[in-house]
Parts: sequence; structure tokens; C-alpha cells
Amino acid sequence: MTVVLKLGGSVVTDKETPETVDDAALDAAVETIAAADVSRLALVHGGGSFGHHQAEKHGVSLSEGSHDVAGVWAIHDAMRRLNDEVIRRLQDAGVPALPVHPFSVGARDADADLVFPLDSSATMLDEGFVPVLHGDVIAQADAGATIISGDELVTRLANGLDADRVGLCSTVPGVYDDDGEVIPEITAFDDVADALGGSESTDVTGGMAAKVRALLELGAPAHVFGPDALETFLAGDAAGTVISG
Ligand code: IP8
Repeated sequence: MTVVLKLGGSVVTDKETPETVDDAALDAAVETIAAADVSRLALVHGGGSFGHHQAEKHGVSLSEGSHDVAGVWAIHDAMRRLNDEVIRRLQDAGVPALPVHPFSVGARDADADLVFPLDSSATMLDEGFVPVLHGDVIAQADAGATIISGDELVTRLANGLDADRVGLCSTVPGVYDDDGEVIPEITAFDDVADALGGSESTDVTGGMAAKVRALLELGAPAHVFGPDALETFLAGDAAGTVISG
């Protein structure tokens, strides 16, 4: 059973304070992961107050590149330090976690398409390790370096590793309908387009509509849930909103 799990940046960091880990939330997630018996687990974490703060400061986004080496380094360095902290806590809890820094693994071509070999992550899984990837900067042909989001990595890992289950743990308990209730299951975008702001929605930076569209394309069911449901998800049960196309 191969599971890909993303811990959102808002779960592992205090988003209001630059470069601050949310100790209680990260420790709780780490404890839950350590207690779960997942045979092949690939983890991804978002940027939270580490990556997004630096990306904004240096004017780099998913689409806006930069050739400023100091800025590119500042973003990567912030994410690397957050990743170090996540890895250290996972290892302290007995999880065989090791880093995979996307900046050193992949690139975008001149069409901004992601080229991201999975040899390191797949081999780590085969060898019993837990690869931990993270949102990062990534070299892009003709643009210097742009941002790669944790969500893009989840999609790449899920498809490339033939994942059985995908989990996105953020601070919301699932995808909300118009009445603010969590939708238990989504199988087609049109069914939820109104609640998500319509199919014309242009949120390319990780809003819920873009997320749902991407998750519907995966070959495995994806669960969108809050920290309280992490244990349920890792136990193999339905958590939050289950999205399967
Ligand atoms: O929090 C963004 O990753 P995300 C990472 O998954 C950076 O969108 C460096 C801003």
C-alpha cells in the first residue's frame, strides 16, 4: 500500500509569524504518523510562513521567475530549514524520514511543464525509508527559478509512484458546500463548481477549485481533511472529502 500524504503549510507552521513552526500541530501530526502502520509512505509539506514569506519578499511565484541568486537561495534555504525540522521530529518519533529537496531533483521546461524524476523517492520507499518532499523553488528554462507547490509534488508522486491513497491534510476539515458543510464525496467538478466559485475560477495558486480539479485527475482517491482526521486517513478509512474521478 503506497500512500502519499501532504501536510499543509498552515498545519506545520504558524502562518502569521514568519519562519515559525507550529510546534503543537507538527508534533501531533508526527505522533500520528509514527503510530500509524503505513508500509510505503511518501510525505510532502507545504511552505507556510517559511516559503511563502520569502517567495513574496523576492517576487517569485508559480509563474513569476527570478534570476536573483540571493532571492532563490533565500526561498530554498527557508524551505530546507523547515524540512530539516520536520525530518528531525519524524526521526525522533521513530519514523525513518529522509529529505528529498525538489530544487535539486527537478526542473520546468520552457513550456513550464514539470520534469521531476522519482528515482530517489521510489528507491527510498523500496528501501524502507519515508521520503519527505516540500514546496520549493525550481529551475525553469528561460525564467530562472519559479515556485513548485507541494500540491504539484503530490500529483507527481501519486501518479508516478502508482499510489493507492492520497491525503491532503490542511486546516479545513474538507471541501465545503454552499451551506458550509463538508462534502463527503466529489466525483465530478461540475457537481461542486458553484460551491467552489465556478468552473471559470482562475485560482492557479492552490485555491480549492484548482486543487479539486487536479485531484479528480489522479488515478487514486484523494482525501481532503483536517488534522483531527489524520489518524482516520492513515488507518485506511475515509477522511474529510473523498475526491475520485
Ligand atoms: O505551500 C509553496 O508550497 P505550498 C512553497 O505547498 C514555497 O504551496 C516555496 C512558497
